[in-house]
Amino acid sequence: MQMSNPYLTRRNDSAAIVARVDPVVYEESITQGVSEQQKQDYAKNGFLQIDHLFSAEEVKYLLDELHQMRQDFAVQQRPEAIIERESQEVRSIFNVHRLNEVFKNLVSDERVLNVARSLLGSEVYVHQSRINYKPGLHGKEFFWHSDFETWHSEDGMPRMRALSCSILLTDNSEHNGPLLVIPGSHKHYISCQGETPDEHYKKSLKKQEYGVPDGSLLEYLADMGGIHSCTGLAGSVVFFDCNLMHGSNSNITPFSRSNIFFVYNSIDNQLQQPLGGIKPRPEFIAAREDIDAIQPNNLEL
Ligand code: 6CS
Ligand code: FE
Repeated sequence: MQMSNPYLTRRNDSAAIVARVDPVVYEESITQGVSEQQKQDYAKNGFLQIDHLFSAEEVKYLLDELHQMRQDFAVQQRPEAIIERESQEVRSIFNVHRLNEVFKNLVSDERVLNVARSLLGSEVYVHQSRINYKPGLHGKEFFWHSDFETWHSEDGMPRMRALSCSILLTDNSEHNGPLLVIPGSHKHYISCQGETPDEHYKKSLKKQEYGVPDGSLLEYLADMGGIHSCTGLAGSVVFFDCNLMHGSNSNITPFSRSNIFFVYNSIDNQLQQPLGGIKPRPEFIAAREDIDAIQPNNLEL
């Protein structure tokens, strides 16, 4: 008998908090990508920050590529480019690991890939990649959410066996909208109210209004775990669990907060049908085709 779905959400107008039933760190570790202490910290907090993973030269090389993509008018016209409503600046570009050779290599860089393979305890593939530019003066916020709540309901991701790898390509200070997380929140699943509108991604990637946690449940999690800001110098990397409650403030400083995100999903956790019979989201947001385990490389960037 098929086990009932423990992660139902957006079914009616009631919000709820349920316990996570999946492991955080999967024991069948297939490579030594992290230390035992790092595994324990990640299991407890739901995130792991590794500073100075990429050199200043590598960061400059990647940042040039980032700016090149943003200037590329052809890219700006593609559906993968999400434009800020007010400023009309590029907010994000999705699917960069398939659009760009440099970022295609970067996803298989053993310094990040082996952390994902180790924590997820399996071979992995990229569910989604994106650059969030969060430009100076006009970069808008990303309200609190659990990525898994979206990926489960809108993409049909079965279980919590995925993580995001955020590579900081500009300094993320207290002031320019660093990633905010609620440590420990990954152990609780917030089932959200409301019903997913058709083609929700056309709005949610600019400003998410569904799959947003109920304020009192958000307060409950924050009272329990506090709020931590993942500040760090460019070249640092933050790995965070798919169900960690996170968000980030808008950026009114003149200094961009540009990070590249790779979402590694276990090869054993590939997408099924979304909840509620909605249409699956496009391939550039949620990979369903040509799924292969990524093999690590130690190529010179
Ligand atoms: O809908 C998504 O997949 C995206 N939305 C957010 C706010 N974070 C994860 C992901 O980029
Ligand atoms: Fe997110």
